[in-house]
Amino acid sequence: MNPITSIEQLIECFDDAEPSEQVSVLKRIDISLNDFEKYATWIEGGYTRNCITRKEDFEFILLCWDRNVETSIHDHSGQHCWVYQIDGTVEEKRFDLSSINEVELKNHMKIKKGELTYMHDHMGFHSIKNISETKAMTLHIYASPIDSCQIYDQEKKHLKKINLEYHSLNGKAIAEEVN
Ligand code: CSS
Ligand code: FE2
Repeated sequence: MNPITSIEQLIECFDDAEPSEQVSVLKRIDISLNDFEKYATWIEGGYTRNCITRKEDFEFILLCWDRNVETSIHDHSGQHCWVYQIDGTVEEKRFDLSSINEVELKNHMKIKKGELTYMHDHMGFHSIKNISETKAMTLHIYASPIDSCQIYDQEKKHLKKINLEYHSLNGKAIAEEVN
């Protein structure tokens, strides 16, 4: 399999691929960390969502994680979610929601630099935490794009819908405060 060595090549190949071939395109990623830097923005104590490209059928988002930052437990609006680890290590926890709205931890695993994982609502909910000594970067591929998701409120034991926003678009910061 030929490695994919630039973001432009990755987007083109993914765009050309049939849905059943998309994962094999992502497995060819061999892109230098430097190439992602121009899309990166950072916030203290949180993570940023930086849109690299958005088309009708998919979006590529660079997530930049401060140390120890963890997402809520969430789903993915019925869409495919691939996560490619660009830098650092994150921990993914997967959960099932029981009939009485309790979450049950099913498994947890580390995603290390260069690894690709897949998640879909039929596999449950998940959370992701940066467990690196430093900042981390992950590339998220959603097919189709996701503008909202459900998050699980652990205190109230219920789900609520939230909107997902970008902190930057094509490398340019979006002024308004999000999240
Ligand atoms: N779904 C989260 C990141 S973990 S896959 C988000 O897009 O913000
Ligand atoms: Fe997620």
